[in-house]
Amino acid sequence: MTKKFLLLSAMLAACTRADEGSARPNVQVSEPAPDTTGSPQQVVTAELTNAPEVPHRMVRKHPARVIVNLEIREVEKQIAPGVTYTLWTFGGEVPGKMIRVRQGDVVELHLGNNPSSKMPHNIDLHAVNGPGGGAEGTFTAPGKQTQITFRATNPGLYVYHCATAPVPMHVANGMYGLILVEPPEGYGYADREFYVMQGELYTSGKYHDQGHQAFDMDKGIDEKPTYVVFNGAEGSLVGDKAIHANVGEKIRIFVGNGGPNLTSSFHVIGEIFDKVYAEGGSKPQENVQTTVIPAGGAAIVEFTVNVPGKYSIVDHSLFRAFNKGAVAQIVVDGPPMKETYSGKQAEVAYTGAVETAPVAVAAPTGGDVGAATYARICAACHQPTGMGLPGTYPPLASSDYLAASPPEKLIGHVLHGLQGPVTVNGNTFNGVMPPMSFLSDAEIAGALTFARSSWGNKLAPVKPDQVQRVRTQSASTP
Ligand code: HEC
Ligand SMILES: [Cu+2]
Repeated sequence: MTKKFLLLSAMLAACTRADEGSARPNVQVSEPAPDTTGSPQQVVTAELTNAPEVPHRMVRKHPARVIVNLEIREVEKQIAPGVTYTLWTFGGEVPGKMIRVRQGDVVELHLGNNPSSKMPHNIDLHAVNGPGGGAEGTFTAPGKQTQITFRATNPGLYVYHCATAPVPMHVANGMYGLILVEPPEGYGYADREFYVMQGELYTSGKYHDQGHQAFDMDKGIDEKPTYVVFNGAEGSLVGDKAIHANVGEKIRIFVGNGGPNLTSSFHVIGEIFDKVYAEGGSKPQENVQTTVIPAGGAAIVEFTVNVPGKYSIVDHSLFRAFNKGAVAQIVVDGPPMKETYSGKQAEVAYTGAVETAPVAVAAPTGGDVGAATYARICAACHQPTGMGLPGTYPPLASSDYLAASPPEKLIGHVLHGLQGPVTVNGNTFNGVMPPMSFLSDAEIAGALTFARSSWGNKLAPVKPDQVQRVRTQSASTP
């Protein structure tokens, strides 16, 4: 490593001389290469953090012996509103604790498996040069602790995961996390750093089926996850739990993809990444809209937030964002920045080609399923105010159609969609409402109940079992 670095320095220096005047990295040949191989004098215990927190930056000039104490725990957690699952974790949360060391550090890893665990586990760190990335050396039965030591030779952002059979099941159950091996020069100043990791969940029930869910091996084999989430659960970084920043701040996110199957198309709606260390490697790409993060891979993304408002982090394979949970939020506070983005400047009547209204980004989910479903699904067309859009989407607020239709008919509209002319409050609409049978009984009942009791409407609530009856009736009618 040192030799390579010196050679590179010499080459760059040679270029500078040959090409006087042009902008070149200012490399001084006389300065000694940073120490990444020396034998450590100092012993430190690693600061480990739960996502989205990131351990503090290292300021050491020399390698140290870094003690990492990780504990595996099998815990029952909520993965979506009303849905629980037994997650297998490195440190009690998904993703596992983030580890931050300096290139050249000698890492002494102690892996404990809590006595309450039912399974043996181990750890394969992609930052390790050695068979199995540490897996063989760390096979740990419940109530045992194992130890390995490795040198963090290569800088970068690396995934770690369990590699105990059946490996993909252990990973799908949440056994993944990130280890950052920081180069001696670091990644430069950032106002805020966050730890975000994508992963899939394969549950026995459907998306949002309530109650405790078991792991579904067949869905895993077919690569058809029920949930695709950031930081272990749907909504883990949404609403009250959103990431916060101020206008003008530089944000750095250490992003990982635990998989176990899908490649992420990582994107922040309304932002451009100024820099991406693609695949967690050393040379940043600049001005990137969406970065690909393979399963078992990572990326460091950096951007400066200039305009206040809400930004959604998504997997741009968008059904995952809208129908499987892959949404997180950044809330940026500060004064408006009209030069960078004006906001809506006009809305006038238009009689040209009819365009479909853009679907709004998923809104935060609250405690109430109905309000949350309305905000996430219905508001895109019927508007948060329930007023609809004249000529395009009928209003639900004070709708005589809503008031006059039996609940079964309305449930049918949501399950199977609605098209053809409908008259609401004397205005005729002839649009298409798509079928939304992917929503659960509770979500459909909740959204209708919300609409029937908001904006001055005073209609009776709709019950999930009414939805269930309409669903089964229509399934049995040919
Ligand atoms: C993609 C746009 C879209 C979404 C999303 C949508 N609707 Fe609609 N909705 C429409 C359109 C368009 C019509 C009128 C259809 C027609 O002209 O036949 C309609 C009609 C209706 C009506 C009957 C007319 C009225 O105003 O009373 C109800 C009730 C209704 N929608 C409820 C819902 C509920 C509840 C949701 C969420 C679960 C929802 N819609 C989601 C577009 C949408
Ligand atoms: Cu495991």
